[in-house]
Amino acid sequence: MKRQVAILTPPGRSAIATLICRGENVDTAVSEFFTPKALRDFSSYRVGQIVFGSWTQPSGQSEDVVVCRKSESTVEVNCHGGTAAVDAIESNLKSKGFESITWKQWLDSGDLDSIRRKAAELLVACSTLPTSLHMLDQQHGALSEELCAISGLLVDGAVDEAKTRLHHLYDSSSAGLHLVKPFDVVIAGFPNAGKSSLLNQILGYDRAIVAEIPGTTRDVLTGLTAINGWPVSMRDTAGIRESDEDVEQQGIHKSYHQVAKCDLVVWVDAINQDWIEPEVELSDSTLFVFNKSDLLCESEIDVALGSRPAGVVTSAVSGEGLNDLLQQVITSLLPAMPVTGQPLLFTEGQKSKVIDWLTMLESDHRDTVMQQITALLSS
Ligand SMILES: Nc1nc2c(ncn2[C@@H]2O[C@H](COP(=O)(O)OP(=O)(O)O)[C@@H](O)[C@H]2O)c(=O)[nH]1
Ligand SMILES: [Mg+2]
Repeated sequence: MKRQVAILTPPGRSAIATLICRGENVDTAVSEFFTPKALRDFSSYRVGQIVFGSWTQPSGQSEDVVVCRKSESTVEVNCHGGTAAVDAIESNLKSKGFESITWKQWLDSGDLDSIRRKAAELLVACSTLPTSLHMLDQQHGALSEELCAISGLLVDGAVDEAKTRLHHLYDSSSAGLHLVKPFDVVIAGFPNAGKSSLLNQILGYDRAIVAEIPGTTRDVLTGLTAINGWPVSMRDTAGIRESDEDVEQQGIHKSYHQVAKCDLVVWVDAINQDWIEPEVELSDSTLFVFNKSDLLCESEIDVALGSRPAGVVTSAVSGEGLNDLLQQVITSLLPAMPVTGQPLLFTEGQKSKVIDWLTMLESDHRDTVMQQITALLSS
């Protein structure tokens, strides 16, 4: 077995860095530099046991490290996150015949199946704790195990149950695909309704220009945020209405375009004005927001709501209704919030495979589906 070492933490300074090495007689090689605090022989520790000690270089310089045998032939070394300690440990191991490889090469040559490997690779692209935890569940095998179970059902001839579970998996992609890619929310509405003001409130800083002259947001501004730990990209648009001005026309054209293709349209309307039906065709995934509630008293708001579709009442000035708005945005985007450990389809490729399998099962190609699942889990 080849001797290899990889640095698992990203380059640069951090509190802790992790290296991993494997190969023939890995214990012997590590023991040349590592002395456990308990002064026991390193090879006498069980797999999984965490051992504190010091790593001493040939120059005599010593470093506190935490070492763990991950398997009979794999050892993980955690050291100070500065580059000096990492470089020294890597070069000490290289002097013992360890080839230095990247973390991706490490993953590719490990024993994870292709789905778990992909999850491990994408984990670094998850930007929030909840999405990272869901991706980690997939790295730990949530999706692989579900596919294995579905394949087992097909072997047993329980095709209907297999189909039901594939349908559930398909549904999970609406959350799974957004573990990495933010949801795309477009804020649309007539000029001066308070779209840019609301966006600024949500993002917490003045990203969009707010002006008293209608039609100021000439271009699309995008801000990235997280709602309940899910990444959401919010796009402010030029107001939707006829305009003679060329520049504004261009901005308006962009908003029409965006209303058509996004995960959710938030249509902002000023509640102190008469209700006007949106001129653009809005999809089912439209959330209505009635802004500027601070300009009306409660009874006036009730009257104004009487002529409008259901929606959220907000004020970008007082902050009223903003939390409610965020909650409604996330429930519109994710009607079924995934739970811990749930299998999720997290790539477009996985989603289209599930669609293919469902089609194949309709036309009785059970064997092909089983073969494809097996291939995916064994690669
Ligand atoms: N009183 C009040 N004024 C608001 C509110 N939201 C926005 N405005 C004001 O309405 C004007 C237009 O706001 P802006 O965000 O630029 O609207 P947009 O054209 O839809 O982007 C600005 O003068 C804002 O200060 C609100 O909730 N209450
Ligand atoms: Mg604006």
